[in-house]
Amino acid sequence: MPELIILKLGGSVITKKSEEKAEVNEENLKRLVREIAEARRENNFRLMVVHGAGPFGHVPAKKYGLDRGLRDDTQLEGFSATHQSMERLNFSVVDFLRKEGINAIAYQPSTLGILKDKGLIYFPTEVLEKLLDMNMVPVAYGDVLVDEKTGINILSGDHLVPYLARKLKADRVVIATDVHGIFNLDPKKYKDAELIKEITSENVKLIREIGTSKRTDVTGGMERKLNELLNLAKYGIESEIISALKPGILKRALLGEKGLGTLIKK
Ligand code: ATP
Ligand code: IP8
Repeated sequence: MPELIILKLGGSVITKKSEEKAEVNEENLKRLVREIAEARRENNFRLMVVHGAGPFGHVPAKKYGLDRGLRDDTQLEGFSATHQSMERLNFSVVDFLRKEGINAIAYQPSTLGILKDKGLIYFPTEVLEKLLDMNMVPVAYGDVLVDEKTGINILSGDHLVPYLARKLKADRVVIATDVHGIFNLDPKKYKDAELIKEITSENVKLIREIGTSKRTDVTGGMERKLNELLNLAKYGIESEIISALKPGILKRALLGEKGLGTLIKK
């Protein structure tokens, strides 16, 4: 069976998150799908894509307080609106992939999974496995879900990726975002921030500051990624955070090159 890669395309790259606009960053998305298509032509691997939200999800989720659970019924309108906004973004991602000849198919989390206090407790993958075996490319995303404890809540793509990686026994996880990896300080705030090439639970204390981007973000940004991926590493699955802004890096990562960003290991 060809190796399975789970790729997260960060909302900071595929949307205009830095301008807080719920618009697709077509230039970035076009280049990234081309890199994916080229890598798939050069190597045979199964691919699952999960994309983040940017303002398509974070802004309405914050507006309706969806990350704090269901407190009154007006939030149900927010549930519906946030999901629809994410579906619009998902449509674009699938559409761009298809235009590059990739057999992508939308995979909608909100009608499938159940959270308990923001953690996935149920997410069936039988169909997903069959699609992957057929060499289709399912495209899921961060979304709003039913939550057994809080009523409703947010499923971050950064949580779905390690969940699926464990359940589907992925060979590799690649997280593509708008910085080169994890730095000792937020590189968007500090010019002298230093990239950490490998993070394990031993050297994690090298990080002096980690958090979210300066933009609206209800799911914890880089700190959440780090915690989720360190936990995944305990199960023997390594991951790498890379920059999707620098042309060529994603393709090289998909083709198996390591050390392009920050590797997260046991
Ligand atoms: P989305 O959540 O919308 O999918 P994303 O996954 O691409 O977006 P963010 O969650 O916005 O990305 O996280 C990336 C941001 O994390 C960077 O833009 C950076 O400003 C911020 N960040 C904070 N602390 C650090 C750090 N120590 N190292 C690297 N980035 C950091
Ligand atoms: O950007 C967030 O997904 P993420 C999903 O992957 C919503 O954290 C709806 C805000």
